[in-house]
Amino acid sequence: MEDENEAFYRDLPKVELHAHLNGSVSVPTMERLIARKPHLNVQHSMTAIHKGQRRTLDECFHMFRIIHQLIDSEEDLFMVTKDVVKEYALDGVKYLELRSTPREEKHTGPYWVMLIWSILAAICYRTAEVLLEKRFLVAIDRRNGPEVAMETVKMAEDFMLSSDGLVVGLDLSGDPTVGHCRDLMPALQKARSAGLKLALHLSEVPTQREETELLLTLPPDRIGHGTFLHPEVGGSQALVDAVRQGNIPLELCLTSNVKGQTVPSYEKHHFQYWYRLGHPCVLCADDKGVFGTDLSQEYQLAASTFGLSQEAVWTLSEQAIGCIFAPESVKQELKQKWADLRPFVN
Ligand code: 6MZ
Repeated sequence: MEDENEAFYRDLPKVELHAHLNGSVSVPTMERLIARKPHLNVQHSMTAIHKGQRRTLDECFHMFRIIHQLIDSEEDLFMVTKDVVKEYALDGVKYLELRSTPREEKHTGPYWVMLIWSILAAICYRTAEVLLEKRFLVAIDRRNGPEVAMETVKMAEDFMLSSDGLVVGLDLSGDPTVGHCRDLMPALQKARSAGLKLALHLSEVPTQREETELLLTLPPDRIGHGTFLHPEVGGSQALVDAVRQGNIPLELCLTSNVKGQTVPSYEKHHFQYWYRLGHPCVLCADDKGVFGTDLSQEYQLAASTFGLSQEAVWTLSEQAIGCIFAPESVKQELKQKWADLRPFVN
């Protein structure tokens, strides 16, 4: 049974800004996918990291490859997206930005577009219990190189113009140890000048200093992870200053970073560093399926690890509204929602 403390986190209105669709598949949905494709011989332990376990980032990326084999049609994507959105709604999320990478694999051209349309159709699917604001970011997988990146940007631009405001930006993700962002700069610059918002994975591993300096020149509208930006972990004061001067929000994913071993423990998570500076930090789940978490749990973990009061947690979740990519009118509606739900006496 849920205790009072857990109920507070579940009921806390939340904003999710860093959620990779195919990494967010829950156990029940995964079971349905595995049952549909018995010939793949997938066990559940191959698609999720259970409590107390850890993996290297490399092993995490291997998991995504297995998940991609299980989710490879419009029908799969529609089901997965609908389930993920519903689970976020049940977790108290009021605004969700989902991201996903158009996949080429054995198909080309229009097939990518169809896959994205089925995700968007599922995002738009409304039921009485699933009333939350949603937006979508098209993701570039850095592993696929500059040509695919450019094609992805063109596709994202088309969707931005034809999806009635649903597609708002671009994500740069994928294995941070593969490729160099220098090659992707023309695509990212094109996205920026077309008006797509940029949420970029940056400094996720310690070897990305030069890339980070380059990406910060764009600059991004939000940073994913930013684990190795600050001097204590091999970053630099100049990087910190650039992020602070640009007031660029950080999307921080505690469980993902600890289970994926880019951060040694919850206590050592860089949330503490940036939160103390008063810099905009948004707690996110990253891949709630793979890392076996949800956003309520991430807030609860941050509070218990860093000694945050319930009021401080509320302020943290409310502050995330300022970092969303949807227009000002949506921000105002969300602010009103937070004000209506606020459980504290002022
Ligand atoms: C970098 C990540 C990631 O796009 O198929 N992805 N990229 N760092 C991470 N930290 C753990 N977690 C997920 O969702 C899965 C894809 O998202 C990216 C990877 O490219 C992964 O293949 P979609 O929906």
